[in-house]
Parts: sequence; C-alpha cells; structure tokens
Amino acid sequence: MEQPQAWVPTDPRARPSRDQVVKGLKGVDEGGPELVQLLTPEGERVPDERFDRHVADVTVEELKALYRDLVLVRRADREGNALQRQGELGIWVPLLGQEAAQVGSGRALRPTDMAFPSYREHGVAWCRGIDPTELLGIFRGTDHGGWDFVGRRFHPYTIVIGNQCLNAAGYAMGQRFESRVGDPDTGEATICYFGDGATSQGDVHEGFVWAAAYDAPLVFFCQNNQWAISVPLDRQTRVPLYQRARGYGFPGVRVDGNDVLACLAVTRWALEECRTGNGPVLVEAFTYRMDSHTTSDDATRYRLADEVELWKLKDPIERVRVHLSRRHGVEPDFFEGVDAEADELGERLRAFCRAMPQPDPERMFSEVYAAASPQVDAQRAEYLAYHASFVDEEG
Ligand SMILES: Cc1ncc(C[n+]2csc(CCOP(=O)(O)OP(=O)(O)O)c2C)c(N)n1
Ligand SMILES: [Mg+2]
Repeated sequence: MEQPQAWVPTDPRARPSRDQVVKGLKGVDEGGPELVQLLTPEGERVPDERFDRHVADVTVEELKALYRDLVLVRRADREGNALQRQGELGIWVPLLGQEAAQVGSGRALRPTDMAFPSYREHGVAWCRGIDPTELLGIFRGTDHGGWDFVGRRFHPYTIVIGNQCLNAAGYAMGQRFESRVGDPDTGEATICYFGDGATSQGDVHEGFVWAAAYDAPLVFFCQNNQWAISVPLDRQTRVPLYQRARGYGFPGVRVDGNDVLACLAVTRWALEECRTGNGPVLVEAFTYRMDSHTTSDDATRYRLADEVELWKLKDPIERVRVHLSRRHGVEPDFFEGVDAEADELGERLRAFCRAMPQPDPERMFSEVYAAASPQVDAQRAEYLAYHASFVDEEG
C-alpha cells in the first residue's frame, strides 16, 4: 500500500488529510520516559537533542526577562495570599512553586493563540498582559471575571474541575473548522491548563477524545503539582500522566515543570505541532504545589514537611538566578532591580485592593441573561429589599 506523504502546509487555508495527520502523528515520539530538562536545579544548562532547537534563539536578555517574570509573578501571588490573611480577599489560590510551568508555557504563546486556565494560572494571566490587580475582583467577591476574555485571549477562570478542557476542545475545533490551522507562521493554537486531579474527571477524557477525533490544535497542559487538595497523585493514576496521551492517539511529553526554559521549549514545540495541523498534544509539567491548595486549606494536615523541603531544592526561580550569575556573569544589581520592582508591585497591589469600591448590589443580576428573566427579576427585587433593610437600620 502506498504510504501517505507527510503534510507540508503551504496554503493557510489548507487542511491535512486524515492519512497525513496520522503520518504526522507517527513521526512524533512519546517524549521518552525521562523528564525533559534544560536547566538543572543547580542552574546548569544540559543539552537536549530534541528540544534545544526550540530555545536556541533565547538570548541572555530574554532569560533575564523570564527571571523577572518569575519573580514578579511570585510576588503577586504572595501578596494575594497575604491580602486574604488580612481579610481583604475572601480566598486566594496560590501558585507558589508553579511559576516556571506557567511562565514558560505562557511565554510560548503568540497573541493570536487562545488560553483556557483553571483557577491557579495567575502566571499565565501575567504573560497574557493581564495586570495582577485585574485578578483581585474574583477573589474579593466583587467581580465574576475581571478582564477582557476575548481581547486578551484568556478565558475566565474555571472552578469546575476539568470543565475548561471541553471549552478548549470546542474552541480549538473551531480553529480547525475555520482553517486557522496549517501555516507555521500564521496558524493558531489553543492551550488548556488543568491539574493532575482533573485528569480523573470525565470532562478531561471527553476533551481528549473530541480534540483527537477532530485533530484540534490544542495543547493540553497538565500541571502535575502532585496533589489534588489532599489527594496524592497515586490516587489518580497508575501510569505517568503524559503516557495517557498514547491511548487517545496523540503525543505526550513530560517536562520539568520547575524549569522555565524546558517549559518554554516543550510548549513551543507542542504549539508548533498544533499550528501545523498535528495536534492535539499533551504536556505534563512535573512540578509541586509548595503552598496549601487555597487559603481555606491547611496542607500540614495531610502531607509531610520533608516532601516540601525536598521540592524547595528544585525551586524554579533559584536555578535561573544561579544560571544567570554563574554562566552569564549577570551582576547583583540586576537581581536587586527586579526585587525593587517586586516591592513596588506588592505595594501597588495592596493599595489597589484596599481601595476597591463595593460593587453596586444590582450588578450581580444585570449580566446573567441577555434578555429579561422573571426569575432573575424576582431574585433581584428580593435581594435589593434585603440590602435596603440594612441601610434603613444604619440610617
Ligand atoms: C467538578 C468538581 N469537583 C470537585 C471540585 C472541588 N475541587 C476543587 S479543586 C479540586 C482539586 C483539583 O486538583 P488538581 O486538578 O490537581 O488541580 P490543583 O488544584 O492541584 O491545581 C477539587 C476536587 C470542583 N471544583 N469541581
Ligand atoms: Mg494538582
């Protein structure tokens, strides 16, 4: 039987045949059993035959920019946590430890790509140009979203575990149907973030199936932070998560999620696969949730301190700092400058949060449906009367 030719996209409106897609898939291996790592925890750059080419153009200035991202994202996260502790936010979802997975993958995206986060992706939001102040409304309970989802190409946070995989699969199928896939320069892709625990949800399975069946340009980006609240990874799977992709017929790669350079390289590769019509792809970023699940959780009740201590040695920021200073002679004043910028960001976030106005009590009802709804109208009237009763008492 004649072998199909691998698909080489020429026309941006072109679509590969099924045979060409299958041929392409077979040309992509599983990523191997090993973790893809380019920067060791000690800050040494290690070669990687397969992925080096995806970061060959990264200059020292760009590495410094990634370092700055990591530090500022961590500071914004720590401020969010502190603001909750001071009663300024109802809840905060910390990303501590996952900065590299989020910044590496977030910086691999192009402006035209679409991202679907879960609820912990403050670092990806940062890379999409969303100011950390824009995240505060959801956690203070004054807003349902907070940013321009379409303009920033960053979907609202999704609390229902795994649900965004269906939204993302549908969106990526649309990119495929509208022939916005195929050209490596102009092709679009979608990335979907979810956790290790989410992989046990039906929605994620269904998202995998739909994306595979329609060759959707979708990077499933699983941040395996080893815990789903108090449930450890071994309650979710018998096999490494990246290997699950094989069962759906697309490639899976496990990357060191604490290595920003490796996350950038692997995500660039995965997005390129998708852009050129060879999606979907699963990336498992192997990382660790250094803090509790949320500020409502106490991780010391179910995990041992030495596990956390071990992961501290793999810190995502420290390895970049060591690499920059030892290998590239970056001077201390650069690091001090970034710290000063982080202090300013912290101050700005605190001041913004304390000054946030109370939303109009009517607002939570005004954008539920496009057309009037008698049920919502009744709820609005009841709530406004309840609200007014407090004003009367005070007055
Ligand atoms: C459908 C659904 N079930 C249960 C929950 C409660 N819940 C919130 S977070 C969470 C754990 C998710 O763990 P994981 O997918 O690993 O993501 P992580 O929080 O570690 O980033 C659960 C069970 C929920 N929000 N939605
Ligand atoms: Mg998890």
